[in-house]
Amino acid sequence: MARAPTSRNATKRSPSNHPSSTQSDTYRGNAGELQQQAGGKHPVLTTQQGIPVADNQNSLRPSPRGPTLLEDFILREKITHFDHERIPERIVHARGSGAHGFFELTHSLRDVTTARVLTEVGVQTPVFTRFSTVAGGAGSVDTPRDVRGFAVKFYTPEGNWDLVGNNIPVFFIQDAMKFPDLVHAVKMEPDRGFPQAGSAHDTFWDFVSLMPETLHMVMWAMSDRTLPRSLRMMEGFGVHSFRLVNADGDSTFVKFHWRPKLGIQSTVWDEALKLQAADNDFHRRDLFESIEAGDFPEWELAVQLFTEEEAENFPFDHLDPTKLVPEELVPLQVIGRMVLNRWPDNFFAETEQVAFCPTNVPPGIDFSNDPLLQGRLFSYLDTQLSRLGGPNFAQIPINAPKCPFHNMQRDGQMQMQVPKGRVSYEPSSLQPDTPRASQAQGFRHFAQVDDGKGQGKGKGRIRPESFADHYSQARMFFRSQSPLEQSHIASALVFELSKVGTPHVREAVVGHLVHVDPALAERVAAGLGLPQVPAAPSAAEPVRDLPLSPQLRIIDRMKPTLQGRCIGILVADGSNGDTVTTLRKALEKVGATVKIVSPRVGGAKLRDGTLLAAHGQLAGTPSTVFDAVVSVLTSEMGEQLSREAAAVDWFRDAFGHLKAIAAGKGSQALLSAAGIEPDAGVVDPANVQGFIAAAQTRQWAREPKLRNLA
Ligand code: HDD
Repeated sequence: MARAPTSRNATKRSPSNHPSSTQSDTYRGNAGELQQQAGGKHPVLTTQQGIPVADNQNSLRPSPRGPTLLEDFILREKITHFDHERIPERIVHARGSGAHGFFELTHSLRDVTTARVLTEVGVQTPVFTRFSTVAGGAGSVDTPRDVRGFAVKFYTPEGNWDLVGNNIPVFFIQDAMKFPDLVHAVKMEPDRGFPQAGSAHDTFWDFVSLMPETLHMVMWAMSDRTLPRSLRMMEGFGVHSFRLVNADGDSTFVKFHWRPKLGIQSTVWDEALKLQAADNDFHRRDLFESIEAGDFPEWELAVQLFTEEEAENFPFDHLDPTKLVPEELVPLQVIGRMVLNRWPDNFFAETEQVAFCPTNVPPGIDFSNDPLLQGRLFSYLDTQLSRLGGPNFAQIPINAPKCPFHNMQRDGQMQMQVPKGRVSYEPSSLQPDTPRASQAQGFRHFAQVDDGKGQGKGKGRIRPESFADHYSQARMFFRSQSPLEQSHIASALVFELSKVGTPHVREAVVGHLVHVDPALAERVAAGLGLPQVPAAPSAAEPVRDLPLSPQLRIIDRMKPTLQGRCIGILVADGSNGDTVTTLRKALEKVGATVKIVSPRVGGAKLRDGTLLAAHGQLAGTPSTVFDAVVSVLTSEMGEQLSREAAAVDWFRDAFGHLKAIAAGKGSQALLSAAGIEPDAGVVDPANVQGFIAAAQTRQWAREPKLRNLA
């Protein structure tokens, strides 16, 4: 007979860590609405079948020290469910963070599309947006050098529209046929199982060296774009050309762009590396905290529209996803905004189970023949079948359309619907309310006439000749960058290739760089210690000097604002509370978030005797997590902290990561210990406006003095 723990145990320990099953809970009502009479508000714990559970601590045994009985259906159900809690993580983009919000159209595209989400100004369409890294597993960190996914599910009145993009407007490869190879090359190497979440290893660069079409995106991947400061400060791109189709059936090509309200901003490489240690969840936490604070992340949606005829005159083929359409060639038109204003209630149910498919497009939005997009149209639905376990994943609440949907698809695993009636086919005459296709409202594919360019060649595994130029836009991107950004790219290439153990791979990549920019190749070769710049491979097409596109830079487009930025103030016992309060108020007034850091999380006893609670303990809250820092310390505390590595690093890193520092006399010992020679970005805490001005940007002039960039 099963017995509860002895009353000796139950009285010795608190019920929460060794509870007794002798609690005299009684129940009333049916299982769905069980109420505990003793204890009040908690609903009664039940099994999945609704059977009330009396003891959630002890499995069923024949005697106190006997084996567990198979009869214990409660234990078996609990453990079995637990054993099956995980689903396969995404093959790519496994690590992600999502949020709910809305899209509001501000400018109608009625002339070019029938899609209501793009024609009805002022209407708010619910969205769910998931940001991700690409290479790392679901439990990897937020801040490796990596492309970021930017996937938006619009729940439109005409069905779901999934715009599944990245924070880079081009892709590594031209044909979906190469996607599994690309992903196998970048993910951890199959024999050793590392590295996690990074491209700095032999197989990725081996692939690059043999696939010159990757070069343009490689330039982007090595730029600061892959080190976003925040998901809220990233641009997003639909990448491919899509089509918009109007009521007359006319098609216009479109490229989609998301532009962050807070402006685009990145971290510096050393900062990104240290963030991986400081906070694995840096981006997820930042998104969560901003939404919780009501400081909702926002993006503009902009489009580039162009006709087939205009595209004919572009100096590249827009169907090639390794090419972008420069803004200088086709300007962006802002048509709406997206606001993310609600964190998911449950990570698994929503962020993990959300299933994006580029095939999800409402009538009026259509595909182009981009061969990468064409392959994606197959892959996503297919992957969801194994990830979510069957054909009914669209019924999971996060994936279900918010408009009515009816069809004859039936049954299958995890069917949640209970269709009524005897008719599950079409046409039928037995049931008048069964769904029928509608010529007027239904999705109609754009009636594209083959362009004839392949005529005479017939069916084949063909790559268009217009896709042959792999280097000209890579050159355009590199040369459009500011000198400092060019140095960052060169340094990133040196860093990554230095992690490649196979010399011929390193050399082959540098050979390709000669086509991108000979000076870049020289810098990287020097950084790698190569005796000479390797010869460039033959190029299928002569490399052209395209007009530069300054819009592709980041540094000089950083928005001079403290909105969305976070300032850390270091205090310790004896700090001047008035100085802290003045600074804090001024910073919050201009939109910054302020966090107090102190040697003890309980806080610091200020000069006036009051206790100032801290958001973080110094050792666990390095300056990497802030955009600028302040320290308000007595000389005595400054001296004391200058002997503590965490405090010295706090300043050394803030300075090294080009952040503004407000530090008074009391912090001088720390500044010296950190080897800081004050510059224009180091001000006195009394100079509040001076600090605000310095904190709105990074101290770029400092960088060449601090590190030898390639
Ligand atoms: Fe992909 C996921 C973006 C090419 C196959 N992709 C995935 C996600 C994003 C992208 C943001 C994560 C969505 C989420 O948050 O759940 N993928 C892109 C972009 C591409 C691209 C911008 C090129 C322009 N992808 C691409 C190709 C293929 C795939 C060519 C296959 C032929 N992608 C997948 C996938 C994933 C995926 C294997 C993994 C998990 C998932 O779909 O749902 O099917």
